[in-house]
Amino acid sequence: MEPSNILIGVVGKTNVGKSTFFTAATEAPAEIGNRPFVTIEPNVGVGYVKKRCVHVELGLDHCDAANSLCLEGWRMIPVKMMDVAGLVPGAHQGRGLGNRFLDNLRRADVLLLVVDASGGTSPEGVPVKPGSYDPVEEVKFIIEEIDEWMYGIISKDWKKTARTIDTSDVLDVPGALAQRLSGLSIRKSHVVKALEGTGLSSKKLSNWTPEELRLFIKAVRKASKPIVIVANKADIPIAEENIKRLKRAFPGIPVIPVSAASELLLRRLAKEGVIKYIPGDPDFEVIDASKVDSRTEKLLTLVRERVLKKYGSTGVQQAINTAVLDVLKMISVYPVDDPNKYTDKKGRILPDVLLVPKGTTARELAYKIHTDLGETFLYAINAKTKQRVGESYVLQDNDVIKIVAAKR
Ligand SMILES: Nc1nc2c(ncn2[C@@H]2O[C@H](COP(=O)(O)OP(=O)(O)O)[C@@H](O)[C@H]2O)c(=O)[nH]1
Ligand SMILES: [Mg+2]
Repeated sequence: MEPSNILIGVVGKTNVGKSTFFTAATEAPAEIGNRPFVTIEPNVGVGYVKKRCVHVELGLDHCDAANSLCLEGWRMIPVKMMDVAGLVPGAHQGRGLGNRFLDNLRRADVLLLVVDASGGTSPEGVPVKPGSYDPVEEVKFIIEEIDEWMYGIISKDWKKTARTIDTSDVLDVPGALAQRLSGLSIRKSHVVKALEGTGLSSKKLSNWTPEELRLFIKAVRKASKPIVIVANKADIPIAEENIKRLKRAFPGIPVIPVSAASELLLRRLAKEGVIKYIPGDPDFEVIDASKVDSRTEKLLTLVRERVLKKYGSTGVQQAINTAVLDVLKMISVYPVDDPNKYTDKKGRILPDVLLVPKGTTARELAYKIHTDLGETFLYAINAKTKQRVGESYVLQDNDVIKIVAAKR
């Protein structure tokens, strides 16, 4: 089974730590060789959502995770991540690496907006003394760039799009519009939300004023590419005050204090067997002191004092979890073949976990597993309660489900 189809875009200006974040997040937390975890494209990798594995809740002593990992009861569920090259002011007009790189954003479902919370990077991406720049302004400019970029794409063909939809006899205007905008990973639900939010639901598209089109595009960007602010370089003391200001300035956007460099250090030392650390943990434990030289020891002390004790974690894991679970509202479900033993056909215990949007039904899950299974769906069994549920049963977080289908 593939990593879920969610794509997380890592965006921000140059030198704020995007690549460090991306590298830390996509550094596999354990040795793994099989397919779902390989690098997909040069700037696309696999990160992980971390959740308590359902085997713990079920009182089992282990599981046989296959499409994901299970580290001491923590299920690490793969999601695709993309490192987008740095934005500079004016990128939407082609400045810097400009539109070519903004284009990468088309496919993203959620954006991790990385900023230098220490204020130590100029708008053009030049490192300066911490405290020189205001990360609040940085967030504003990046959101503006992204909004302008999307405006440029949608407004270009707007007249034609509007006329085509208005003069056709489609009843489902949001659906038709979403289809037109699907290249930007905009879905019908996003369009509906934006239309409602701007009060444009009942106005003919051709009659929208330029201001209304602008408002709509802003709203549809917000719905289709929601943002989580990664307040990076939180290890630099001056960042603390800036993080508070970011939270005040953007009350509707999650702001996560992050030290990507700390996470990278911890993951690498954990992989080398020097420390015990699972991504997102509030602390680490040295298990091979012979491999800790004085420089590493100093770094580890800094990570503990300035990051872990202060913020509870390095924030990398929390940022991914927030994006997928809180913002995109995904839940996890475990399909099984035997609802009593919680195994698949090969006898493996809880091998697979899928991320699906909250509200997904049993039948929709069947379709996600296999089109055939969706088409021949009879009923499902909730393995936790052993009860039969129908096609319209709305899946709950951490459900364990057997799909029963007719033989073809
Ligand atoms: N203090 C501190 N420096 C960091 C952190 N993350 C990245 N950096 C540094 O910031 C600089 C730019 O990092 P990079 O990941 O290349 O940024 P990008 O241009 O946004 O991809 C490098 O010198 C990193 O070592 C962090 O969490 N804390
Ligand atoms: Mg980079």
